Amino acid sequence: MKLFTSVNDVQDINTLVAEGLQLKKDPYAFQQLGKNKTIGLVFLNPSLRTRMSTQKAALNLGMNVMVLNMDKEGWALEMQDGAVMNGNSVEHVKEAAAVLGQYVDIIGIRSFPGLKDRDEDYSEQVFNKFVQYCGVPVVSLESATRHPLQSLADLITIEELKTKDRPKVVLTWAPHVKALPQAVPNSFAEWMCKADVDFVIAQPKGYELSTEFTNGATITYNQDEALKDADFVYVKNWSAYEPYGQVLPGNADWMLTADKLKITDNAKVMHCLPVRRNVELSDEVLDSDNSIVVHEAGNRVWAAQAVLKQMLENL
Ligand code: AN0
Ligand code: CP
Repeated sequence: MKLFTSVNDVQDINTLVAEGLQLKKDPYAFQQLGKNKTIGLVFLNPSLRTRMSTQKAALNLGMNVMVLNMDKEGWALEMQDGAVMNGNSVEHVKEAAAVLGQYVDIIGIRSFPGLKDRDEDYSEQVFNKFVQYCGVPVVSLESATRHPLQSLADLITIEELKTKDRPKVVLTWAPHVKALPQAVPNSFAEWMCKADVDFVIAQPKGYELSTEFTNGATITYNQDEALKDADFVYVKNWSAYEPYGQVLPGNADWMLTADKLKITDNAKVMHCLPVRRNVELSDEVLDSDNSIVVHEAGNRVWAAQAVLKQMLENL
C-alpha cells in the first residue's frame, strides 16, 4: 500500500481487519520491519486519538516518529498554484511537502475541511497536494472528506465484538453545537457498505450525505425505526452537505438516550470521540455497559499498525 486515504486503497478489507486483530494479540512481532524507518505526522488541526494511536502503532513496529503541529508551529502554508505570495502565507505546499519527504519514509497528514466551499473541500486539495509533492507514501489522519483509520478501527471493533454473523449496524445523526465535517460519517458509510453487515443510516431531513459514500446503505429519516433490533449504534454529528456546512435548526431530540437504546437489541454504542456529553449522547448511555467508545478508541492502534505494516512491506 502506497496511499491510505479511503477504503478503495485497500486490496481486501477482511485481510486488513484480521491483520489488525492479530497485531492486537502480538503487538511487537514486527519490530524489525520499521527499524531505521521514520514516519512524520503532520497536523493542520487538533487531535488526541489519531496522534497518540498512530505514534503507538509506529513505535510498536520499531519506527521512529516525528510530529509537526503545522497549524501552530509551522509556517503559514500557501495552497494555490501561481499565487503571488505577498499576503500572510509564508511557504508554498510545493516546498513544504517536498522538504518533509526528504526527512521521512511515510507521511501522515490531518487536514479538516473549511466547510465553506464544497467543491474545494471535496476536491481534497490540501491532502492531494501533499501526496503530489512529498514523494513518499501518505496515510490520511483525517482529510476533508474521509477518516479511514477511524473507519478501519470501527470495523475491527465490530468484527471483534459482534455476536451474530451479520450484525445490524446503524449510523445515527446526533445534534451538536458546531458545524462538523462529513468525513467520519462518509468514511464509516463507505466502509460499512463493503463490510458483511446490514447497514442503516438514520438522519433528519436535510442531512443526506453524498451518495458517493452511501451507495448500498438503507437510509431513513425515522430514528426509532432504524434503531429497531440494532446490534451496533454509531452516533455522530455532521453538518449538511446541501446547504453545505450548515447546521439546520431543530433536531435536538436526535440525542441518543437510554430510552431509545431500549428499541435496539441491547446494542453496543460507538462514537469516534471527542463527544459532547448530553448533546450527542446522554451521560446514562456513555456511562452504561452498552458504551464501547473507549474500547473502540483503543482499537485505533491496531488499525494504524495494520496499515503502517502494509506500507512498510511495500517501501
Ligand atoms: C471532528 C470531526 O467530526 O470530523 C474530528 C472527529 C475525529 N470532530 C470535531 O471536530 C469535534
Ligand atoms: N477520533 C479521532 O480521530 O479523534 P482525534 O480527533 O482526537 O484524533
